[in-house]
Amino acid sequence: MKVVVKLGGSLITDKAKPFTAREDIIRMAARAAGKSIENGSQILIVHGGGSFGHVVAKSEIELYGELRGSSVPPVSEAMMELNNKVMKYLLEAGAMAVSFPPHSFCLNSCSKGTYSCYFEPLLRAFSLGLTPVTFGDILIGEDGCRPSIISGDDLSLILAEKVGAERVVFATNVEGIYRDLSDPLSLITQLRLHEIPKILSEIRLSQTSVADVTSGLPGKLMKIYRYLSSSMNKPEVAIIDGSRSEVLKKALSGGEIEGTLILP
Ligand code: IP8
Repeated sequence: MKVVVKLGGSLITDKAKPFTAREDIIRMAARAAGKSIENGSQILIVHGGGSFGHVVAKSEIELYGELRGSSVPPVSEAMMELNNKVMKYLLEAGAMAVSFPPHSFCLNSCSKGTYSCYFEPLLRAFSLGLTPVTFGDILIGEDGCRPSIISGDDLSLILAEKVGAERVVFATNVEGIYRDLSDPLSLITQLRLHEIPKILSEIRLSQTSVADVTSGLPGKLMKIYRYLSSSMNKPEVAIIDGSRSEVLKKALSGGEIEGTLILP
């Protein structure tokens, strides 16, 4: 099975402590990826920024009011530091992992209102049976265009279409999508893509903060809906608790999903 997995920043770092990776979790996730590759899965790995990229990007914005050209070195360096750790554990786990830092092959394109990326080497690596690893990153802007952040969520969904993935796994630090965050029994175990707008309005109603709607899991759901609705290839999407080794291994090996499964 072709699987794109996004290792969330909240899963692999301690968001409360700048520059703190949760190395035990990264090691476990790398082993799960290694096992599922042994079991025949073809995996493409994306990771988030957590307390590395986000912390530096935020401090740049606080200092200058925006991201500027001079923000690219510190933000990309922070992401490379986290990526090095992910790579170390993947290689240790026996995966033939190759790193593809987006700041070196994508531009922020204001004219197109999107990113312009040269994905060919990454896609070639995937088709050769290697395990490409990429991540949310800062991108240099095209002419007349400031740098911007590309999130690992966007990259996961863009790449899922490009490689014809059958499954996208969002490995997070929560069990899945809850209808009501305060009710542990309200976990949504399965839904259809077309049900997302309705679910989102219910989640909105059950939460007081508007900010929750544009970020976190509701934000992720919105992206999943937007990308997959316009995509020819419609993979199933799983949102799982990536800190549970067995849950992650099953998800990456094409097994049963424990969490929220979104079917096309
Ligand atoms: O954590 C953001 O990636 P994400 C990366 O996947 C940076 O949203 C540099 C903040």
